[in-house]
Amino acid sequence: MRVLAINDISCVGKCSLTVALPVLTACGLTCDILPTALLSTHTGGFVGYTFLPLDDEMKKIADHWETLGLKYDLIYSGYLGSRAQIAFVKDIKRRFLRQGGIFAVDPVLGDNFTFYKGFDDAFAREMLSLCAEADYILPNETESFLLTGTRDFSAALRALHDVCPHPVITGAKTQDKYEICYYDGGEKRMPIPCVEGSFHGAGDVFASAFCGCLMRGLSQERALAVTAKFCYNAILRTRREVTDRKYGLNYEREIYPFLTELEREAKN
Ligand code: PXL
Repeated sequence: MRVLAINDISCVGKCSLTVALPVLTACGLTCDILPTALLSTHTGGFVGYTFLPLDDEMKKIADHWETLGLKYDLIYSGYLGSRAQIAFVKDIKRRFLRQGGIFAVDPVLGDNFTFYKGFDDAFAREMLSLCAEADYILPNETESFLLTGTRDFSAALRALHDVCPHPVITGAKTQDKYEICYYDGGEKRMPIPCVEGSFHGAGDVFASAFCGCLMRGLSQERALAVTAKFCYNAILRTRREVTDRKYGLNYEREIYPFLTELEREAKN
């Protein structure tokens, strides 16, 4: 099975493509990449990072791919550097997603109830229009708020479900518990173990693993459960090893237990 990850290359910081490519490959999938930008590090917590948008190159890459007749079973998009790139991803979906394929969008906008650097309300509106073309969207609690304007998770889920059949709000925090809020014939909530604070790159590990599980035939519910466990174990390891959180999750040595579970449940 062939999947396409559209995301930036942050050379340091374990997010975006440096997470998507290893995780989706480990899941047993052929993972092609379309880089949106090249950065020395991600933008969350580093000072003086470099940023090279790749808009022109993305267009040339896509034109070349068309001559190869490539089609994807799943396209997963993450960090996009501009409103023009959001529009271009819609074009990529139209040209390269095979009939019946899955389009998954991680609407990367922010964390801790603020936008990441360079994003604003106009960008969030454009991102919502991309969500409207997706089969699955994977906002964190901040992104669900930035997309819908409400901090009430049930209301946010309903608003997101109005545009997309399978919204998944990852890590929704109410009082002292965390849940995944998702839609499966109605609102569903899956409790997940709680680790205080935010961990950079956790959303990218989550989205990549979830896409991998879906492609291997797990139901949405089982894909969420297996993915949530993987992320939780990686977060615990990151905390235990006292890693500076801006360097991302120490997920590498949690891949094996994750795959063991995935292979046990995989249908294809
Ligand atoms: O993990 C999300 C992400 C991806 N890519 C870049 C980022 C961030 C979050 O800060 O800065 C470049």
